[in-house]
Amino acid sequence: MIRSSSYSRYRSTATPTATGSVGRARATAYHTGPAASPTVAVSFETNRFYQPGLLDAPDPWLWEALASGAVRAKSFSLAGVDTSRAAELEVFLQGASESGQPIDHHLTVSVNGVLVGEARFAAKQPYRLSASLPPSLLREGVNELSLANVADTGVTSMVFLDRFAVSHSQVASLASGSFEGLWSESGTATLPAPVAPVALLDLTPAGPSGAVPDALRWLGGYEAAGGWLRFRAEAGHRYLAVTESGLAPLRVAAPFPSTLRSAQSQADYILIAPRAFLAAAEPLVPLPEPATLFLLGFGVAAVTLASRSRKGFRLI
Ligand SMILES: [Ca+2]
Repeated sequence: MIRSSSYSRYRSTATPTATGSVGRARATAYHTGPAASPTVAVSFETNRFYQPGLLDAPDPWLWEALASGAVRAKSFSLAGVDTSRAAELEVFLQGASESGQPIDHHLTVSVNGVLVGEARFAAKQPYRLSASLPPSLLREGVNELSLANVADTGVTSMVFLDRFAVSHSQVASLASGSFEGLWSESGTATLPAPVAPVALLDLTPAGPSGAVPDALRWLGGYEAAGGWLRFRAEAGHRYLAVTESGLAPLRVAAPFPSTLRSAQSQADYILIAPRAFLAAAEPLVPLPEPATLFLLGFGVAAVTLASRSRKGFRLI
């Protein structure tokens, strides 16, 4: 699955979960006008190819290669799209060839079969393409982004797709148990809420850098009655509302015995990672020497010993 993989910039905001204290519902009089629809930004990225030669690239881990004449399509899924409003698309490209000419690369970008933008740039440089998507172009559910390297620059072109992001108006609803959104205008935010929320949080980072991680605030001054949630939304702030069904279930588990201090736990390599990464770690152990990999994993099966020899990789 592409959405929200192991990258940190420009995260998906879909389907958050929350735990914590209970907010107090109380009637509040609102004298401001309604706020515009909330918007969400969803980022899509897969880090498939590592390009060590692109030393100045913002990210040397890239998704898809487009040589001259190549066409690549990526499906992506959206939920809760307000199709009556325009949306924004950002495509992050990375040039990988250089001829010395003013223009090396010419790419077209289409969404659901409609041309939405073009990029012309040179050399082994990053390029960010921004495009406005008209109303009704995005669909609820599966959509498709298509890139084409037009090959009309007179030189050989190689371009990588790094990632792309879609910002769209969101149909606000607490029907699934939680809703997270950013309101671009101040006013009264109104969400259909079949049941009263148990928590309303302002997730907006504080401080000029916008990077204060512990800045979320629990909000109590909201109105939850008659199947609706209303609260004062400030422009540019991101809010998370959660009902009982949106809370992560509690999980109780007995501690498992650890062999970390055992003298028998000896290995040539130590890797700290989820156990599911074990197979991916196998190539890290060099052959021909038989070696033992000591994997400190997260989760229930926390410690795993594995050895690699000419006969293959096996758990101990
Ligand atoms: Ca990347």
